[in-house]
Amino acid sequence: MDSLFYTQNRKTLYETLPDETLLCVYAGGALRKTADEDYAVYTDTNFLYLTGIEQAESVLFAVKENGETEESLFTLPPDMMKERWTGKRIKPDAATAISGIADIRSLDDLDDAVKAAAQRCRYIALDEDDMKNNNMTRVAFGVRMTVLAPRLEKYDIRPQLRRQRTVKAPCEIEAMKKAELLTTEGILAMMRASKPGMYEYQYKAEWDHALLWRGCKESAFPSIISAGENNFCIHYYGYNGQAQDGDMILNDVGAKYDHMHTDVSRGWPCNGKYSDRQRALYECALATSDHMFEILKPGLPMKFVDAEVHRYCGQLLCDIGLLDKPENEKKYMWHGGAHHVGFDTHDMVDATGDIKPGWVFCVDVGIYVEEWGIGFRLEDNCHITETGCECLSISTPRTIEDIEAVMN
Ligand SMILES: [Mn+2]
Repeated sequence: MDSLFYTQNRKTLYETLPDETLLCVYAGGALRKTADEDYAVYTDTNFLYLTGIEQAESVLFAVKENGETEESLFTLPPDMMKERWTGKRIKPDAATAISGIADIRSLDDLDDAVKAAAQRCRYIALDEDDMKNNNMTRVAFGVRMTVLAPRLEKYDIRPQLRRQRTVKAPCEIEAMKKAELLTTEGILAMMRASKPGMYEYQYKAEWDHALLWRGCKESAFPSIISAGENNFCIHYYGYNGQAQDGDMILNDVGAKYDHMHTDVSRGWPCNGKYSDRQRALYECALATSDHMFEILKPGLPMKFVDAEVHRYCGQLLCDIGLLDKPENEKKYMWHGGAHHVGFDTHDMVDATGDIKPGWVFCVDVGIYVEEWGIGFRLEDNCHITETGCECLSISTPRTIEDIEAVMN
């Protein structure tokens, strides 16, 4: 992503801030895992959206006065001994090139800068994470800032960031399209290797290998890959099961590229040939998904997407004689039919109101029939355009014909 993208994201945010505001947005820090080992640092996606910088402990710092905003980025200072063990720290030139922020400073000077700005400001703008199980390093940062600037009134930038992140820029769509191609390669690798007797961890090995080989070092989210009965656990991460002849394989996976996530699910028979019941259910899901991609366009209420997935598929499940009434569809459809995707897999957005151009969300049709031992979902990524929508994950085989062709 070009630095202009991040510069524009900050500019839009700054315009919404009241005068006399000090803004501090934190990248996140390492959490202890065990002994002297830390968990990998996962950069806060709001910080990433505003800067593009992936360097633990960094802070975006800005002061708005008289309509003008002055911004700086505070990063870890050079430390030869620490860098020898844990890798190079980002240098000012590189930080500027990525983020478009000209003024790069040392984190050693952050506390003094916050205290000085607090003398001239009325508000302190922070990203107030509303998740219950918030990362403790972020909680500690928020506490530290309010201790340094106790007189300032808190101003939460999260509602504005939600609004901004709902509409994707063209460069975000381009990055997602590249990520989708990686996702396709990973799913194709699993389909090609598939055979009865294969273990779930072996399917996962195919997925991981396909991504790593292409330079995608991290999936967008923990991969869900399961076989047979394990498909009835919606967020299953066991990877221990073995596919028996006649079982369906379920994948719910995503690659990422340039910080953009994808989230794609397919269900296929491990032996490469859909049984009559598998075919009947898969065709209900596919027809529902096709219907959604035909009708989705700007102006429809977002809550319509989930309702229509359930209404339409419920009718089809009646038509094949599985359900008595369409409105009982929840017996077999266990989860919602849509969520936004972007810098996060379950993206941080404000999706109240009507669908707009630039929105990207999953269309997710899940069918789980325990009495038949068949469960799967068909999930694609929908980009809303000016007049309709496009399926970003169209390169991943989705018809029975195409999937069976790949597998045989
Ligand atoms: Mn998914």
